[in-house]
This record gives sequence, structure tokens and C-alpha cells, in this order.
Amino acid sequence: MPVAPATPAAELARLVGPEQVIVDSSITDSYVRDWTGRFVGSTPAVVRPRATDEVATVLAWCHEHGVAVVPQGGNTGLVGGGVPLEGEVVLSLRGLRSISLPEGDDRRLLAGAGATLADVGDEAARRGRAYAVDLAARATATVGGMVATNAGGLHVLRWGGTRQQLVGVEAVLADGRVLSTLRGLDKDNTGYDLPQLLCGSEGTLAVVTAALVRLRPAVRRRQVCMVGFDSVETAVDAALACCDEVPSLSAVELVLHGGVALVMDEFGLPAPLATPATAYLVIELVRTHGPATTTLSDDDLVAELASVVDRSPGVGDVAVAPSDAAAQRLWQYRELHTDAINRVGVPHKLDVTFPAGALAAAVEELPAVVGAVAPRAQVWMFGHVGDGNLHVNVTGVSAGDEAVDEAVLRYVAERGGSISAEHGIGRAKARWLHLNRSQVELDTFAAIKGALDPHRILNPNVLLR
Ligand code: 2HG
Ligand code: ZN
Repeated sequence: MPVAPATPAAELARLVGPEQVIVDSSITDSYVRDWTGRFVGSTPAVVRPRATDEVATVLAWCHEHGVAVVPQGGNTGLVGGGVPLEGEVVLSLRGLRSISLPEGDDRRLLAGAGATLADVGDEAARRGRAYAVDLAARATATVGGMVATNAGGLHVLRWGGTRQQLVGVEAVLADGRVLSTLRGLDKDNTGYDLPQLLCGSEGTLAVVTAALVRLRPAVRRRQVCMVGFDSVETAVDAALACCDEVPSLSAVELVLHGGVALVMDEFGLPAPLATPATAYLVIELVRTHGPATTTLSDDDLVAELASVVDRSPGVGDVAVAPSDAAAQRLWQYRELHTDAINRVGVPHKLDVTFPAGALAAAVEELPAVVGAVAPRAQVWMFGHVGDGNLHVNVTGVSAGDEAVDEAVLRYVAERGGSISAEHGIGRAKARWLHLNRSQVELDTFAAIKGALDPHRILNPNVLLR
């Protein structure tokens, strides 16, 4: 095992050019802290390569000298997986922003790791198509980070998460060799599926430098509704009925009275419905064929939804957005949750999945589970209810106090859920990975890690600590 030199910055500057290596702490500051403010580290240098060969040069040197590296994209991660908490070098991939389309193929797009989700969406739209994964951090989240974390988002129930969009990757291995699987064939059964192995590996196996992704048909027409319910249970039941019976469903998101009130307060928004409700669903329906516009009165999308909502018990008021601008306004009551909660305090973010039958009870029970270990904490819950994915945010506890994390994650595991639905394990949940993974699985993870990164330079303090 090589011993790391005390000052890697000078050597890295010699290798890729001094302007690519930042040591000034007034600039490195934004690279060493996460978006929530919960995870703050330090680094001897932020390296910003401009191309894959520079990533390869940096990693080859770090491998040889045993220098630990944290790959970073848009730094929108929520589990402390993209910041240097143990003094690692930060390898920022934001400079690799190129986007191209493979010759003669408008159903695929090749994006550099630093391209943002918004860049990819814009390019897809120019080609009359769409990229299926979408999330609130679209302006900042990058392709490399989304592949590394297998990002989920708002439309997983329709098109799947990042794994389902990924056709190939280019990545740099720990020793600096470039791995490229960009043939782009739909059927390719020639052994191990390396893009899928790297997707969700959180920068621990290789550094993704580009991804070849599927493009889907563009949305021709979109309808957004918000429906109030008298209980979480009736809202969850209606959401599951929509998943089964509404073919145009593209999102069904749960928000609760307290979270909606917080968003209204923090952003000065009016109430979304005339009568407040205990729970709300924000529902999006789309068509990728047929006319682009229609009037509300003869809207077949709304009719499809009404056939389910009209039969659902516990329904209160309903708002149907009459225009795209109104649709965006309804989405705000869901999408602004993350920002609103950060204004209350530094959150503990527990992104979890439950089996369908356990989700409504979890929403009722989790405040008491948290209250038992942190009586002054506030609990905020919302999420992608169609996927069983609940975002449990807890404010009012110090960043380092993990009693709340322990209580919530044990509760989840005991009910057969996952301790990470979509944000990954990162640093925040590494202590509890054993709740979901057997010793044989963890040994297999360790064997893969040992084979691909024997000197443990790639994000060594996340996932498999
Ligand atoms: C979302 O669904 C993101 O908006 C963030 O996954 C969730 O802030 C959160 O906890
Ligand atoms: Zn989410």
C-alpha cells in the first residue's frame, strides 16, 4: 500500500496544469460542504480535469501514491457521499460537459459526466425527445453524479430510475485505465453488465466520465392535479389505485398538511386548495402521442384520473391546472419541500422505501419513533408514494447526533423496507448498511471493491467503510 505524499496539490498541478488545481480555501469551500450543510470536510486540493485523459492522469498518480479521491459532480447529493470528509482530494467532473448524439440514432444521447440534467433535457428536447429521469435539482445535478448514485426522481413509476436509462458508460478505473462500454446495443449479453455495476456504486469502483442514455418519446400533453385527502391512508390507497389503473400516470407524489403549510409560509404561496387536507397527492398525467392541447372540459387525461379519484374514499378538494404555468405552481407545493426544510434547520435526511402495505402506518408512527429519541425534533415527510419511497426529514437535532438516524433506519428495516430508496448510502448511512445487506452480500461488495480499487483511493469513506 503506497504512502500518500503530504502535499499532492503541487504534483497534480504539474500533471494537469495549475489552473486546473484549486487550493484557495475561499474557492474550495463550496466543494467541501454538502448542500444541506450537514456534511463539511476539508481538502488539500480540488482538481478540475477538462477531459477523460486528464481524469486518467490524475487517478493513475493517485493510485500510485495512495491518495484518496472523492469524485464530485453538481454537489447535490444528500448523504455526504460527494464531499471530502476525511481530507480527500476532490475530483470535480463539472468540466466534462459535452453532449453528442450517436450518428443516425436519435434515441440515445452521450453526455459528459459534468453535463447537468437540465443540459441533457434541453438537448433531448431539441431532438424532439425527452430524458426520463427528472428531479428538483435539475439545474445543478450532473450526469456523472446521477449515474454514480442511480438517481431516481419524480417519474420512476413510468420510466424507471437511472439504471433503466443507462445503455453504456465511459469510466476511469482507479489505476487510470479507461473503461468504455459505449456500443449502445439494446441486446448485448456478452458477460458482466459493467455499466449497471458502476451505476449506484457511489464513486467507489471507478469515476464515470460519460454516459450513453436512452431518450424517450417527448411529452405532447401534460396534466397536473392536486387532490386533498382526509388521511394518509386514503391518500396512499388512491395513489396505488392510480398506479394500477391510470395508464397515463407519470408521477404521484405525497405531501402532508405540515409540509404544505411550511412551503406556503417560507415562499409566501397561497393555499393550493380551498379546504386544507391532512394529506395531498400531486398527480401528473402525460400523453406522448395525439394532439398537444385540449380543453379541460373534454380532457381524456383528466377523465382517466377522475374514474379512479371519484371512487376513492376520503377525497376532499381537487385542483386541476388549466395551464402549464398553473401546473408548475401546483408542483411547487411538492418540489419546494427540500428548500423549505433547509430554511428550518440542517436536516437529517432519511430517504427510505416501505413495502406498499406499511407506508401509511409508517407516516403515522415515525413522529413518535423520532420523538422517543429526540423530543424536540420536527419530522417532515413526503415522497414518491407510487414507489413506496418516503423522504423522512428531521430538523432540530444536531448534525452529528445519529440517534434519530438509528431509530428511523431500524424501524424501516424491521418492516422490510430499504434504508436508501434513491439517495444512496454515502457517509450518512454507511453504519447501517448491514440492516439491509447480509454478510455474504457485504463480503461480495468488498471483493469487488478490492479487485477494482486495491489501494482504496476511490471514495474510500462511503458505502463500505
Ligand atoms: C426529492 O424527492 C429529493 O425531492 C430530495 O429526493 C428529498 O429533500 C429530500 O429529502
Ligand atoms: Zn426523491
